[in-house]
Amino acid sequence: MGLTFEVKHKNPQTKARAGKITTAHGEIKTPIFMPVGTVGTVKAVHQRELKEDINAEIILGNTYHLYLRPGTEILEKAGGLHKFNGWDRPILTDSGGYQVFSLANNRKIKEEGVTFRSHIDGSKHLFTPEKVMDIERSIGADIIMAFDECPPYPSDYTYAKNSMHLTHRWLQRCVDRLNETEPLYGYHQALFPIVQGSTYRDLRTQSAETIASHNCEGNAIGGLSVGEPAEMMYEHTELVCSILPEDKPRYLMGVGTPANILENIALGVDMFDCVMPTRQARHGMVFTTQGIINLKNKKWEDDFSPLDPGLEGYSSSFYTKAYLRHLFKAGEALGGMAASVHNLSFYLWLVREARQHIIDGDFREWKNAIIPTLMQRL
Ligand code: PRF
Repeated sequence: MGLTFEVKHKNPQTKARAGKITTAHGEIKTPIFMPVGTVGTVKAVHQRELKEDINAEIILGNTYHLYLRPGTEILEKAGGLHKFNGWDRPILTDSGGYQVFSLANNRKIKEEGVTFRSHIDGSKHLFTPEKVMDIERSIGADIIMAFDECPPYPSDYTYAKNSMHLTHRWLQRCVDRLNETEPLYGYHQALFPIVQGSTYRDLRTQSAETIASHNCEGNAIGGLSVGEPAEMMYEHTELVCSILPEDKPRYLMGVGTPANILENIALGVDMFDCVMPTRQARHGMVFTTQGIINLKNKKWEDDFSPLDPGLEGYSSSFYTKAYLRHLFKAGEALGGMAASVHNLSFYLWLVREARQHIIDGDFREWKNAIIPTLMQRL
């Protein structure tokens, strides 16, 4: 059976919706935040914590990284990523269309695909849409992203336009390849195509229309949160969401801060991923229901209150600010681990709260009241 999406509630004052995605590995309540597990592990976080403490409903993997290490041969021998890492809930894989541009060296973009050198050992590789679909088959995620080009910000109009058309031609090749092949592990994989078009309204409109016309099981918005002002991101999310079909999930790739997530939910986005909560956690920065804390700050040295009194999870309520500051100062691994679990618990709490307020009908008021608190630096 394919992926299904049901919109359960709509917020009358905004475009926010609460829904449910069903995949072969279970259900996802939307809006959702997906922890990033680039190489098949959410960095510094144990699977048991991901499930029981954070209650993650879906995690992300990266085609680019998993192809370079451990490679498709091992993944196929394992029986796919779910079997390899033991995660039995849904997984989404990004296509490498972003990582190749942000991480790899010496990349050259051609009609056929992208040649690049590995950031690990300098070896040379070619990603084509067909190759990326084959790798995503080997990984075996429930949701697989089309191969796209994410142009930098700013890009001039001609570059953005040519790049968008290339992404559209690559999408057709992704679709064709998937039609010629079968999933390797006996369950369905849903392709999500990606809207591009940089910061040009006419290109975004054209791209959203083209993407929508493919009638895939869900759609993504790429090329945003790449350095443009937040207001510009919102402008383009709003435009693209007004064109993408209402009855399919919408995924905004690589976003963002707590405020970015709430504002984009209000514009009709259902799915988010970002390295921010885990990356910042490893640097001692935590998001709490009271605001943002830099644990390295001397201010927390003798603050024996829980990391986040507003959350019930173990890492948020058991550890004190002073103890975590000590762990970071001493360079102990547990600091980054506890902060990562906490930040992800916070992000999952945020989207669950958003969902509840959409259901209760007061989402807009709640969002506007809470954003200044969540974004203040304590
Ligand atoms: N394309 C892909 N992955 C992405 C992006 C994109 O544009 C972004 C942009 N924010 C993050 N991750 N394939």
